[in-house]
Amino acid sequence: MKIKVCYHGNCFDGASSAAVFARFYQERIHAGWERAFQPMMHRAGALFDETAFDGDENAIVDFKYCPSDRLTWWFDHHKSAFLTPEDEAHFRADTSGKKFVDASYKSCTKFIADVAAQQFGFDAAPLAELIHWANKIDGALYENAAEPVEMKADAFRLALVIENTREPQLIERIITDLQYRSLAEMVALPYVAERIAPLYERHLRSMEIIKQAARVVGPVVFFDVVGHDMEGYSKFIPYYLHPSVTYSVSVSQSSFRSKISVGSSPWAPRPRWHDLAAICERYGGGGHAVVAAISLAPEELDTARKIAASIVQELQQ
Ligand SMILES: [Mn+2]
Repeated sequence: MKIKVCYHGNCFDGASSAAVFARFYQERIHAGWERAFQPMMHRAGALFDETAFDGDENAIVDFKYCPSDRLTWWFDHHKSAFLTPEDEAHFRADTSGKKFVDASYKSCTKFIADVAAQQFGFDAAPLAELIHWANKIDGALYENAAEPVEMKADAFRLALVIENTREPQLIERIITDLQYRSLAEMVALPYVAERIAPLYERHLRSMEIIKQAARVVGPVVFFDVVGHDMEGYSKFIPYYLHPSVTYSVSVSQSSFRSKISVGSSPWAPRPRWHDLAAICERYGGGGHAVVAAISLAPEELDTARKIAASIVQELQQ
């Protein structure tokens, strides 16, 4: 028998959610089931290929709902958890008691741990360090921009690997190890350690590229980094470089999407006054009030640039 876990790809909270869910499932639901993990990515068009649900049970963690009868477990904490009102109605009609959403949680990892503990008797205490860091990283609960940008804690170095590795098998290995190892042990594992150094170099280079491209417009720092390999750069770099801004807007492009990223600084002298998820939803995107994004097809770059310019204008008021 097999449990399939679909998780938010290239995201520390997504991988941590998969680890917490897998350990919970092993200890409280079905011990000894084969486990398979598959990353889910935001992209234009169809979100789910139902062939992903090839387990005897199928779970989605830290990602949008899917109105499929093959989906048996679901946990999400995103504000834009439903693609359509029909999807939300499908969820509301569910009586399985295994599908959960709560947008007040800073991380899906902590949400799963709390629900598993309260409703299924799971002991989440051995995972306290992982839950703490997933909550801190996904909720951006930092003292200042230097903490995540300078990356002194082990969790940031592991997050670098999770956010920038395009090999699902490597992430599956990380998810498997994360269930029973400390973060200090994780970053010392040779297969993890060997990937950290080049990614940290790349992080320093992306900081230099953003520094060159950034333009401050009122309360917004804008940068267009199309043409650079910037998929997965730290969203705090703009606020580390420009501590006085409230918002950042950027345009980037990779092989599978053109992306507009819209964020807000947790340390801005003038706090955020827009709901960024609401703005991005108008263009088919979504996310959280504090950070959101819009993904278009790679060839829709001109449209992406126009949308970014409109959002920079909207954020002036
Ligand atoms: Mn999350």
